[in-house]
Amino acid sequence: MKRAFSGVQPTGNIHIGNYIGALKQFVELQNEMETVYCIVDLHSITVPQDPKELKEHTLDVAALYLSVGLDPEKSIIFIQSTVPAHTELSWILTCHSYTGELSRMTQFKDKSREKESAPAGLFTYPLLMAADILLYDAQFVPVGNDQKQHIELTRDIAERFNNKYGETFVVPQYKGTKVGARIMALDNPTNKMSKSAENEYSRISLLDSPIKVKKSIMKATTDSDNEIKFDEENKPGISNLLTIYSVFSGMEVGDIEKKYKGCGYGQLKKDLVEVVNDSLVDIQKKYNEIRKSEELIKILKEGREKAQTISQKTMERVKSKLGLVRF
Ligand code: AQP
Repeated sequence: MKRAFSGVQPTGNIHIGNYIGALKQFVELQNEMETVYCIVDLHSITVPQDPKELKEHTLDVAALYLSVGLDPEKSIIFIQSTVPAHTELSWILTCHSYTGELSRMTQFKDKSREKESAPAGLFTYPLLMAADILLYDAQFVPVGNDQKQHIELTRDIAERFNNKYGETFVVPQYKGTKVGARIMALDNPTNKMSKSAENEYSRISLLDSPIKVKKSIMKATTDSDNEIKFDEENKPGISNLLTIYSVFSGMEVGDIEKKYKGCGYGQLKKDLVEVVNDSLVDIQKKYNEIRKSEELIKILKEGREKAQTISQKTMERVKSKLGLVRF
C-alpha cells in the first residue's frame, strides 16, 4: 500500500492557495492510498508566534482539515508536536546534512532577507520537514510547488543515509496538482498568495466572509487589454483568476475562456465571486460545527496514537542502523 504524508502550518487563516495546492490533493488521495496529515505547529515557531493564537490556529487548521473533506476513518490526522519522534529524527538528519545545502534553500533566503540575524530554526526547518516525511515511509508528498526544493533536499538526505547505512528510508516524491500548484497573490500576481502578506486583500481565506471575498476579487490586479485568455507569462492576473475559477467550478480553463469570449474582466470577476462563495459556504458550515466539538480532540488523540506507532518503528530502525544502544 502506498502512503502520502503532508502538513500545513498553523500560522493564520488557511487561504485558497493552501487549499488548491495542498488540501484539495489531501482529500483526493484518501481514496487512493494511506494518508497521514499533520498540523505542523513546530514549523510555525521558526518565526515568533503568540502562544494563545498558536493554540487556537492549531485547532482551526485541524477543524479545516475535516471541513474540506478529510475523513479520520481514512486519514491519520494529528498535531506534529504531540509525536516526539519528529524532533528526534530531525536532530539525526541535522547531523547528516550540510550547511551548504541548507543555504541554497530559496525559502530560507526569502524569509531571512533584510534580517540582521535569522533564527537558527528557520535555517534548519527543511530538516524537520524531511523528518516529518521520512518517519512515515511516505512515497508521495502532496504540496504546492513552493515546497518542491524541500522535497528534493529530503530525497538527497534519504539517499545519502541509505547509501551510508543500508536501506532505511523510503525516498519520497513531490506530488503537485495539475492546476493551481502555485496560486498567486490577488494584488500582485507575480508573488505567491501567502498567509503572512500584509495586504489582507491579496488572499482569500477559507473563513472569509462573502463581502471580503467580493472585495478581494473585485480589487484583483489584472492587465488593461480586457481579453479573457490564459497566458501566465503576459497576463498573470487574469490567468490566476481563471485557475481559481476552474478549481472551484470544476470547469476546464479552455471552457471558461469560451464562456467569457467578448466579455470584460468585470463580468468574470463578478461570477467568480459567486463561484468561490458557493464553495466556501459549505466549508464554513462544517467548520462551525466541528471547531467547538469534543470530537475534534478525540480525532487528534486517535491520530496521535496511530502516528506514534508508525514513527516509533522508523525510529527503532534508524537508531539501530546508527549504532545507538537499544534495550
Ligand atoms: N500560493 C500557494 N499556491 C499553492 N499552494 C500553496 N501553498 C502555500 N501557498 C500556496 C501550499 O500550502 C501548503 C501549506 O503551506 P504552509 O502552511 O506550510 O506554509 P507556506 O507554504 O509558507 O504557506 P503560506 O500561506 O505562504 O504561509 P506564510 O505566509 O506563513 O509563508 C504547502 O503545501 C504549500 O506548498
